[in-house]
Amino acid sequence: MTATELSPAPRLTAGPDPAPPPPEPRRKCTVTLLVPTLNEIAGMRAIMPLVRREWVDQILILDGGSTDGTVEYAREHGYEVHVQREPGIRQGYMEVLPRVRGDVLLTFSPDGNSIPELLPALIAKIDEGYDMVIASRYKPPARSADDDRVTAFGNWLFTRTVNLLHGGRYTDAMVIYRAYRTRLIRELELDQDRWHRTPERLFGCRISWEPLLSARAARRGLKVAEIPGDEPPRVGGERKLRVLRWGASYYYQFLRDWLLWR
Ligand SMILES: Nc1nc2c(ncn2[C@@H]2O[C@H](COP(=O)(O)OP(=O)(O)O)[C@@H](O)[C@H]2O)c(=O)[nH]1
Ligand SMILES: [Mg+2]
Repeated sequence: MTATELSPAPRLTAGPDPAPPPPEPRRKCTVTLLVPTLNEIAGMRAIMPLVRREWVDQILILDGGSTDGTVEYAREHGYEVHVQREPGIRQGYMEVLPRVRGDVLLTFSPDGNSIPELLPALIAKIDEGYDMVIASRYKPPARSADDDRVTAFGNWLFTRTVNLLHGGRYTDAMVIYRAYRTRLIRELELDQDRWHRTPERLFGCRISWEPLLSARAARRGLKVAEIPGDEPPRVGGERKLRVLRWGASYYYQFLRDWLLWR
């Protein structure tokens, strides 16, 4: 047998179209996109049409009692909606948890601060097997266009604190825009009121749980990744962040965990 007989001659004439590429392999994880809202009608109108429904397995709107048409908008557009009975973001997370079907929870702010086009990259990254993937506003080349001096300094200080006290390697330990394994809520005891109650009472506010999640994921040495994600300015609505009260509460949690949480 000669070499010419072994290798097929190159095809010079037009033949049938080559076979289509195989379909994308299915994701290993199922993803619930959780969208907290409190009077975010402008953001919802601008942002939600950019979220392709096929990117995730479930979209849940968690509403904290909007009076500006946010809930009506969400229902009209066929989204699953949960209206909170009790105020506060973490209280809302707890209420909606039984409705979460995904083994990954992806929290997404529809106020313009979270870029919807990043969702597929975030999901692809967590599907590589990470416990948590953060869309960091400070991992180069990302930038925040929403920060003022106080929030920029606060986010830097808090992230440094988590890294120093809890052994993290974060550039952004605070942002809501992140995906994590739903089971971490139980495993890291974020669902236990006792870890939030005291600072909430001391500083007279209701907080969220992303900062504590960052600290505890680092303490446990979980597999965490960050991808850069710009933070564009808010689209309409009002900022709900209460800089001093939340800041004090989160700092309290970081210090107490450093002393107590194993
Ligand atoms: N369900 C619910 N959503 C809230 C609550 N407080 C704030 N949000 C929403 O959570 C998202 C992030 O909060 P945001 O005010 O943007 O914080 P900021 O970006 O730091 O100013 C926004 O879509 C808010 O409307 C609440 O008590 N319950
Ligand atoms: Mg925001």
